[in-house]
Amino acid sequence: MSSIGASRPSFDLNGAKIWKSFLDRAAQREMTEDIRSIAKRAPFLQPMTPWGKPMTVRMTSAGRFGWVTDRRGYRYEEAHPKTGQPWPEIPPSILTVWKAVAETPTPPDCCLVNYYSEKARMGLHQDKDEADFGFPVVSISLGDPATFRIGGSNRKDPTQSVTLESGDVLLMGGEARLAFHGIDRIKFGGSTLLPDGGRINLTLRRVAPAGV
Ligand code: MD6
Ligand code: FE
Repeated sequence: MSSIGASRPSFDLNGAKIWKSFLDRAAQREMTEDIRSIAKRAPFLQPMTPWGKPMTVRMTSAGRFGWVTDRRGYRYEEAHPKTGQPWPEIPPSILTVWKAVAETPTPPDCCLVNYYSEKARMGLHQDKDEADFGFPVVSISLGDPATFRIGGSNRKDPTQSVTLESGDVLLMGGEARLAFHGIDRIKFGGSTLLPDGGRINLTLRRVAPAGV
């Protein structure tokens, strides 16, 4: 049996709540299998920024909406850009985490899946393409450890860093919902969860307003 952690976070970092080891190893393995199934139907893409620079992470999505970026800009789409098919459903193993920590009866309608190989990183950004910032963003880390940096809602606000490890859950809500954040680097090979190494980050979001 896999199990998930307590409802009280381990600590707070610039307003983000962090649950260390929220998922035990069995829950991490189950989720990794579910992500494999998602990627079979909705293959990972190499996203291109609107200014024409390829991103270093690979991305796919589950749920009604997938987050995509290309020369036309950042947006949510209801179909995979290459297959033209709707995104796979968000698996119950992942929905369970939202239900445990998000403090809302409204389900997420997007699970963005990011894969980091050895040199991948994610620059400081805000998540602000969603309709209602009253809903949090919930993030799940799997595989290699990563240095996560978070500041305030202005790009120049001071930042703090923390190592996110496999099974950790992070929630950005309330005042921290629009905080700038990013991934400086991963410690490649620092976990044995993924056979080829690297890190998977899932972010659960509510893109459409409640009830839509
Ligand atoms: C990552 N996370 O952990 C990138 N966004 O790889 C995010 O961009 C993120 O962790 C919104 C809320 C929580 C996050
Ligand atoms: Fe983000």
